[in-house]
Amino acid sequence: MARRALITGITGQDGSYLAEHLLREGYEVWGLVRGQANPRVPRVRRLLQDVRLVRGDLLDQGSLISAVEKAQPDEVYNLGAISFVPMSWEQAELTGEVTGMGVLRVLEAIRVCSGITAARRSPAGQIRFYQASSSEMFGQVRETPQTERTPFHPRSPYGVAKAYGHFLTQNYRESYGMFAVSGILFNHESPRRGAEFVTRKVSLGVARIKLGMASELRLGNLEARRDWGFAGDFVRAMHLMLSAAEPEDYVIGTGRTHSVRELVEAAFGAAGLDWERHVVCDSSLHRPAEVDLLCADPKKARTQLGWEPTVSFEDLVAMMVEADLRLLADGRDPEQDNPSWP
Ligand code: NAP
Ligand code: G4F
Repeated sequence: MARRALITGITGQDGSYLAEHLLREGYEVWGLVRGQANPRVPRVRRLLQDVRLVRGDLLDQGSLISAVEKAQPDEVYNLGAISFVPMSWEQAELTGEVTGMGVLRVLEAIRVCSGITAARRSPAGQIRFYQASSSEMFGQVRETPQTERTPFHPRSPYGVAKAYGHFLTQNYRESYGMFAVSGILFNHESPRRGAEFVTRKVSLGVARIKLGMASELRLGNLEARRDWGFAGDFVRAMHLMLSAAEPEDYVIGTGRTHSVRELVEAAFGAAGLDWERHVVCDSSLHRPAEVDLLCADPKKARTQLGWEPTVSFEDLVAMMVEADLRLLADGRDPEQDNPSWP
C-alpha cells in the first residue's frame, strides 16, 4: 500500500513542491482546500492531477477531523497559514486564529482520530505530523547564525503565532508521545512564490521594466538581510524529518545571508539593467518592527538528515527573473496562469 500524506496549504508555493516530491516518492497525496469557489483550486486540479482534494479550513475543527477521517493519512504536513508578514499587523486576530490556533486544530484532529488521550499515548503506526515553523520566530536575533537552540524573539503577530504553533507541536510530542515535529525554515523562494513577497516582487518588477511595461519598482527596507534558498530543496527536508527514526525539530536554511539591496542588484543584473535607475525607496513599505538579519546554521539537518541545498542565491535569482520574463512575454497573468507550475 502506498503511504498517504495530507497537506494543508496545497494551493501555496510549498504545497505544490511538496505534493510533487511526495508523488515522485510513491505517496498517495491529499490536499486540503478551503472556500466554496477558491480561485486557486482549478489551478491545483489542472496542474497536480494526481492529488486528491478534500474540503476543510484551519478555522473549522470539525472539517479537519473529517479530512483526517477521509484521507486516512500516515503523514500530515501543516503548511496552511496566513504567511505574509505585513498582513499579520493588519489582521492580527485572524493571523492568530489561522497561523497559530490552526496548528492546535490540526493536532487535535489527529489526536481525536487516533484515539489518543493523556492515558492512552500515541499508538504504533501513528500519524506523523509536520509543522511549518519559521525563522520569523527568531525575530530580533539573539545570536548569528541561528540554530535549533537559539531563543525566540518574534517581531510580528505572524512570528508570535508561529511560535505558539511551534511550542504546541513540541508539547503534543511530549504530552502524548506523538511523532510531531517542526521545521524552522528560513526564507525559500521559487518562480511559484506569491507576488507579494520581496523576491517575486523584484523578479516580476525586473521583468516588467525589461519588457517596457513599467519604469520603476517601489520597495521598502533594502538593508534587511535574509537567508534565501530554493523551495524545491526545502520540501525535501520536510519529508526527511517525517521519515527520521526520532521526532526532532530542525533548522533548514542555506547558511548564507544577503541583503534586499544585494537581491535587487542580482535581479536587475540578471536582466542587464542598472537597478539604481529604477528602484524607488518607499518608507510606507517599512514594517512597524523589522527582522534585520536572518542566517541559518543548518548543521543538524546536514549531519542527521543528510540534507543539503542545491541551488545558490545567484542561481535562484536568475531562475526567478528568467521565469518572469518568459511569463510576461507570453502575455500571461502572474497570479492565475503561471507556466512555472508543473
Ligand atoms: P503560501 O504560498 O502563502 O501558502 C499558504 C497556504 O495556506 C495557501 O495554500 C492558503 O490557501 C492556505 N491557507 C490560508 N488560510 C487558510 C485557512 N484558513 N485554512 C486552510 N488553509 C489556509 O505559503 P508558503 O510559502 O507555501 O509557506 C508554507 C508554510 O510555510 C506556511 O505556513 C508559511 O508560514 C511557512 N513558512 C514559509 C516560509 C517561506 O519562506 N516560504 C518560511 C518559513 C515558514 P488559499 O489558497 O486557500 O489561500
Ligand atoms: O519577502 P518578505 O515579505 O518575507 P519575510 O517577511 O521575511 O517572510 C517570509 O519568510 C518567513 C521566514 O523567515 C516566512 F515565515 C514568511 O511566511 C514569509 O515567507 O520580506 C523579506 C524582507 C523584509 O525584511 C522586508 O522588510 O524584504 C523586505 N522588503 C523590502 N521591501 C520588502 C519590500 N518585503 C516585501 N514583501 N515587499 C517590499 O516591497
